Amino acid sequence: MTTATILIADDSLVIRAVVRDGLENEGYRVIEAVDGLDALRQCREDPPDVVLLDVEMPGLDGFQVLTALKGDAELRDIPVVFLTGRNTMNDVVAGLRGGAHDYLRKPFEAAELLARVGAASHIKMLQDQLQQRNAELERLSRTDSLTGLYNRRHLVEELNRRHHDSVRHQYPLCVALLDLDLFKQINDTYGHSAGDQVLHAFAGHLHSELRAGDVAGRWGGEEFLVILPHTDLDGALAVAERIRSATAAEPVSVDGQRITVTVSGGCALGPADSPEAIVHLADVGLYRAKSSGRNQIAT
Ligand code: GH3
Ligand code: MG
Ligand code: MG
Ligand code: MG
Ligand code: MG
Repeated sequence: MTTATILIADDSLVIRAVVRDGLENEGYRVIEAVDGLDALRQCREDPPDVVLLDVEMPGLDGFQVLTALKGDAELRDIPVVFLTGRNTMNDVVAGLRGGAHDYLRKPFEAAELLARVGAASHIKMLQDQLQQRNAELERLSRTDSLTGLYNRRHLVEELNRRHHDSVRHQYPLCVALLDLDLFKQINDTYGHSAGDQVLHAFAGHLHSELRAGDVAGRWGGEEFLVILPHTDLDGALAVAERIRSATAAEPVSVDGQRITVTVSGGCALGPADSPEAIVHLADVGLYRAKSSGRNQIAT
């Protein structure tokens, strides 16, 4: 488990020193802020896991710091524990209603402070774990597990987004639809698992031939879609041709056998009436490439 970082924001040097001592003895990493503005600055630079917050400080007071933290999407999940001499029930209620995780009044008991900081940092750890899991699930939901490329669901989303954008800002948008040639034969000859490895190897070519703004994914089966924003038809044909020739030039090694693979492709230029219309146009090109003998790119 990683060490939690606690930011102590207090204008009193003595309080900072005492609290730092106690927290460091418990194994926390401690950073200090001398006033409200300093606290915000440090939260932005090096977001802590818990903020221990004084109320009365020069410049921004603790309530204002809390408001600023809660208004910042990057910082609003950091638990704030007030540690303050402001000890009326109104203060406590205002702090908690303002979004503080906890409220401790000075003078404080060291053991209680440690227990409450422990609870706050535990909450933060659970939140972080949840966030990581969500990010991982989100990633999985748009990934094709065999190739590691985007899946069709994500391609459709990207296509809609890019199409909308290209209409609005009037720039060219191309798509290339690429389909491995006679892939059924590869499966029949070498086995389905060898076929899977060929698909994986082809994904590698897509990866290495594309630029940063391009989006490539598995459209289905042995069919791949590449979205090329800000690219005219000649540009798209050139990209598809590079992928085609790289694929034909490098047989895939599977269990000591070298499997020659070729790919055919269709390219189309948008913005068309709809994202589906561009893909349809690319499919027409693909059909033409297939019927002209495969291992070629057409429009
Ligand atoms: P064409 O050149 O006309 O595209 O011929 P083809 O054989 O590639 O096309 P067809 O559509 O007849 O066959 C595609 C094959 O791809 C059939 C299917 O079993 C295989 N396939 C689809 N998905 C996968 C997969 O995930 N793994 C493997 N190994 N094979 C797959
Ligand atoms: Mg103070
Ligand atoms: Mg087919
Ligand atoms: Mg095929
Ligand atoms: Mg196919």
